[in-house]
Amino acid sequence: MADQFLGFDLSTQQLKGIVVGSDLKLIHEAKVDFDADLAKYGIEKGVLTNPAEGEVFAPVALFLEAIDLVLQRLKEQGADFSKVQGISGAGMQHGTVFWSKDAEHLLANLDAGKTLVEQLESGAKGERKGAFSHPFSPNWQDASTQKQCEGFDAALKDPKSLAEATGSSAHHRFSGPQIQRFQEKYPEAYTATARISLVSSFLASIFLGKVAPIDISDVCGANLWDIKNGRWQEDLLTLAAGGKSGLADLKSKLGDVPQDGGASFGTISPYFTKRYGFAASAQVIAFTGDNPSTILALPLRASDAIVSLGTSTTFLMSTNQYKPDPAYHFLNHPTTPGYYMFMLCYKNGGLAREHIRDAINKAANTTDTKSWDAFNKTALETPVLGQSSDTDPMRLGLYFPRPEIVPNVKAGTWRFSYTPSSSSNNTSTLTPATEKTWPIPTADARAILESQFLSLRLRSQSLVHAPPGTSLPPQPRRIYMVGGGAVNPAIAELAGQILGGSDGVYKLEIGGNACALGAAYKAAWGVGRAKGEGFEDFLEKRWNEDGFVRRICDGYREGVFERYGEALRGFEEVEGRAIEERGEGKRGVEGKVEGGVA
Ligand code: XUL
Repeated sequence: MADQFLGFDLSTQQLKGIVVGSDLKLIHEAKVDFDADLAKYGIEKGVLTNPAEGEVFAPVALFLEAIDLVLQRLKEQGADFSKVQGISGAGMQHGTVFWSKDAEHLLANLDAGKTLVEQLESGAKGERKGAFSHPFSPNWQDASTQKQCEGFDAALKDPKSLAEATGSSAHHRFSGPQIQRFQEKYPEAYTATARISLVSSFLASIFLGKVAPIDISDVCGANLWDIKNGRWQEDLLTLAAGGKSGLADLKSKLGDVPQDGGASFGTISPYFTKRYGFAASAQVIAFTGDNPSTILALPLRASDAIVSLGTSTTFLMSTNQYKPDPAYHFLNHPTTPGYYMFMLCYKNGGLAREHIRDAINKAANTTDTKSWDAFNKTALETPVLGQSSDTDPMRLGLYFPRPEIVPNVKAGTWRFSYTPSSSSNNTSTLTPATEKTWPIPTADARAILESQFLSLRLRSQSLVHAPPGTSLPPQPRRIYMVGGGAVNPAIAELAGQILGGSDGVYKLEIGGNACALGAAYKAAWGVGRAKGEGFEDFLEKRWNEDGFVRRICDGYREGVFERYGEALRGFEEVEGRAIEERGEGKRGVEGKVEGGVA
């Protein structure tokens, strides 16, 4: 096959590299597992921590070693890099890398006979000039920036106005508050910093042989980018820089952000042509964040949604409506100007479901304690919202074994009986459930799935429309399931019943590689697009529906979808009660743990 494209996914626990052909089919894949392959860095689940300050970070040297290693592994598998015409990648969002004043020189003059880490890292004892002013990259799980977040939320008046300007209210993991804290905690290292990259643009820089621009979508994970005006938000830059006098300097550290997500930053660094046999003509196409890259793994239309079910839950949609809110995130779409990516990030997902599964297996004395069979059977046999008849109250619960960010509450479990208002009675009632109305754990199996999907429906309902040419109510067109939970048919079934999906619920066959695949597709588009050809059109032309996705079940079911619609108001009230009882004035540790699309 002639042209090939290389996509990377640099995430918390691994670096994955995949090669696809111009027909988008997977040819090679290899990965470096940080804990297994690079344990010498003393990491656990890919990171180092300083619990006293809530810090989570990763050694940049580890990333460098992983790059050489993953390329070596791809080669061992038979990858012929001389065929690669385009390279792109995805990085875990929000993380930053601080380059020294020597970085550009070192990047441009790499010796192909030596490894990256040998030449770019300053060494444990600082025995040589390194390319970094700080040896670590703060990780998205870091929660050390409470003080800075309060400043960010207040800087433009309140969290709502910050979300309006930057797509999100302040979050611990976002790069703006992280840069501010770095500048305050390590003033000398900050002064010695020539450039700041995100994880994605750091990776692009290595391949490019010079510091690469930050990507138009990934930049929105910083609380620093004025989305509507397409420029840095200077009040927020000033805050991060520690005052007006630092504004211009921080702006130059961050650099310009090109609008075109398909832009080529130039050809690959000679280091890679000499060391690994890449063609000198291979283009480096803008690298983006892991979540934006995931939506590029399929021709996601404006009304489609991706539900990523890992340890945590992520919900992604592409939309042309900009409706930011402190509860969720809006980012520029990674390829399509005028479009946005809507993102919900929950901490409680798989773990919460596993708690119920275990309780059900225990109650049933199931020998295989990890089996989902009893949980699934119970969930599917329980009637919608636990209502055996229309007049029964609805069962509505919340299951947060870990503190949650959507809504922002401490850990807890809530179970309520809800009767919506009706034509004969215009007041609704919400009362704590009793042993009689809510048998534990049986009723929990369905209730936890309903609770997780109702939360997604509640927060995405203003973004969906009635499917054109039908009399159906507003809902997504397709729901695509990715991540570990996507293989569970009962979960997919409930996703369809609650979220709808006029065209059905689908599973991405290559779900585990979605993020790296999205990057490889972006590389293919950046190199191969006709003038003015958008990413979705490019992908559609090469997309093999039968080979790449599988329809799991129907989405919309008449009557059931509407019943869940009636439950939404009650669900909001349940959340309100949880906030009253255990609302987290102070932020908990944010972001999702591991899994999902990370
Ligand atoms: C998103 C987020 C994570 C990281 C790592 O806001 O923090 O999803 O991108 O996966």
